[in-house]
Amino acid sequence: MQIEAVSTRPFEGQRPGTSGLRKKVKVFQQAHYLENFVQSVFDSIGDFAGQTLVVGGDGRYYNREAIQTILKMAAANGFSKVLVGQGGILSTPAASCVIRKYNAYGGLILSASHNPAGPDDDFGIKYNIANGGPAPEAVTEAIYARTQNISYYDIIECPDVDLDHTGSFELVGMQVEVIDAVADYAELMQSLFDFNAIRDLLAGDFSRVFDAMHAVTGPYAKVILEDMLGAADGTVINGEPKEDFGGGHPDPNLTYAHELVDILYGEDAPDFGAASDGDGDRNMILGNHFFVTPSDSLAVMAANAQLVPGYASGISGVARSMPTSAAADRVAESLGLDCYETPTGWKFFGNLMDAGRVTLCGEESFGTGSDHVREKDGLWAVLFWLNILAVRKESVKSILTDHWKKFGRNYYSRHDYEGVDSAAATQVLQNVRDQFTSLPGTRMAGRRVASCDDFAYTDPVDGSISENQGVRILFEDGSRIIFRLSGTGTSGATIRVYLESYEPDSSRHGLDAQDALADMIEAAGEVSQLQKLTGRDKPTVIT
Ligand code: VG1
Ligand code: CO
Repeated sequence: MQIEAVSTRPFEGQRPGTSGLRKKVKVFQQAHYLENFVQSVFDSIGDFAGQTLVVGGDGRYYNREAIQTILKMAAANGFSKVLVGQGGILSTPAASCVIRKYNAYGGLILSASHNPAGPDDDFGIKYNIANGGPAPEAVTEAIYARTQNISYYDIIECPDVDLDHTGSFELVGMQVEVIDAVADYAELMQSLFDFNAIRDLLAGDFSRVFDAMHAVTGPYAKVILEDMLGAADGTVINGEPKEDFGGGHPDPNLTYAHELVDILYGEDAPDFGAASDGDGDRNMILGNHFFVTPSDSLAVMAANAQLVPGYASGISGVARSMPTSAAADRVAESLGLDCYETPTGWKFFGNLMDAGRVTLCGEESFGTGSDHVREKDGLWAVLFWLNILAVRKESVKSILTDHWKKFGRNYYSRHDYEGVDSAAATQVLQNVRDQFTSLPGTRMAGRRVASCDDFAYTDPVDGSISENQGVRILFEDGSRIIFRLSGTGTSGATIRVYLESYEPDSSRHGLDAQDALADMIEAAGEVSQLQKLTGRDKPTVIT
C-alpha cells in the first residue's frame, strides 16, 4: 500500500557527506519519519528488483522497531530477499562482511555508532552499497535530494516478524532469512589470523581484557575470543548489549572507555586491553600502562603485516585519513608502497580498496581496517594485534618503542570541543582561513609555517572531488595543526583540533604527547581564538 509521506515536513534528511542519518530517537519516532528516509534510499539506489538486502543494527533502542518497518518496506518495494541478523543484530563490519559474502545489492545498518542510546538519545541509519562499504557521496547526495521531494512510500500491512530465531520464511512474496549474526564474520576472522598462535598466547600467562561497552561487539567478542580462542571467561567485560548501552558512551577513547583505562593503568594491570565502539567498527588498543594512538596502530600493523597469515604475501598499499598522523607514511615509504591521504570518513577508502591500490586503511579516530570488508573493523584490529603479539612475544610498549626507534615518533593528539555553539565553531575555522595568506613564512610554536589550505581531495580512481575537508596549517618540519568540524554529532557543533609533530631523536621518544605538543596546542588556540569564541578553556576529550 502507498502512504502519503508528508506529515513530517519539512523532512530533515541526511545531509550529503555525513555518515548516515543520525537524529534523536524522538525524531525518528515521528510519524512517517523513518519511512520517508528508507523510501528515499530505495528511490535513489537503482534497480534492485529481485535482489537481496542486508539489515541489522547495533541493538540500540528503536533497533527492533526500525527493522520491522524496513522489512515491510523492502517487501513492498520489490526486494526478493532480506538477510537480517538474529535479534536484529549486526555490527557494522559484520554487515559489510554479509553484504559481500552473499552478493547482496546493499544493506541498511541501524546505528549511531558511539552516540549514546536510549529513548532520549540517538538513533541512526546508513546505507551501504554492494561492495559492503558506506554509500559514496554521489549516492548520499541522491538520497538527500529525494528526501526533499518525497511524497509517498510503499509498505505492506502485516504483523511483526520474529527476529529472535534463525530461519527462513516468506513475507508477502519476499524471503526473510534470519541469520546467525556472528558466524559469517567469525569465519572470515579465522581465515585471516593465526588462531592457533593466538590460542597459545591466550593459554599462557598473557593477561588481557576486552571492553564491549554494553554495545554490539559483546556477542562477537565472546564467540571469537572466549569460545574460539579459549580466552578465559571474563576476558570480555560489559559484554551484554543493552538498548541504552548501559547509560554509557561507547566511544573507545581515553575519556569514555575509562573503566578499561583504569584497569590498564591500575595495579596488576593486564598485558593487553582493547575496546570497541557502539557498532563495532572502531577500536582502542592499550598495553600495560600504555596507550597506542590509532595513528601508530595503523603504522605498526603495516610494518608487521607479514606476521599475519591473511597479509603474509604483502600489502598493496596503505591509506589514512588526512588528520591521521603520517606515521604510516614512513612505513609505506620504507616498504616501497603507495600511501594515500583521504578526507575523514571510511567511504573514501572504498574505491582505493576496490581498485586494489591499498590493503590497510586507518583513521586517527580509532578506526582501522583492511580490504577483507569495506568498513573499519574493531575486532579485526584487536585480532591483528593479538596475532602480532603472539608471534613477537614482546609487550605492546616494547613493540611501539622499537617501532619509533626505527621510524621516528609522530607525536600526535586530537582535542575535541563538543557541543559548542555552531556559529562560534564556524568562526573558529574562519579565523584561521582569514590568515591563509599571512601565515606562511612566519614562525609559530618555534617552527616555520610552510603553507595553509582547506584540504581538498580528488579521488584517484573516479576523479570525484571533495572540498573543505579541514583547515590546515602545515609547517616546514612536517608538523601540522588541523581544524575540522565533526559531521557525526547531533547537538551543537564539535570542533576537532588535530596536532602533530615529528620527532626523529629516540632520546626524546618517551615524552607525554601533551607535553611534547604543548607549544603547538598553545599556538592553535592563539591563531583560531577558539577559547575566546567558544567560552571553553579546555577540550571535552583529549586523545
Ligand atoms: C568521526 C571520526 C571519523 C569517523 C566518523 C564515523 O567523524 O572523526 O574519523 O569516520 O566519526 O565513525 P566526525 O565527522 O565526527 O569527525 V563511526 O564509528 O561513527 O562509523
Ligand atoms: Co562506529
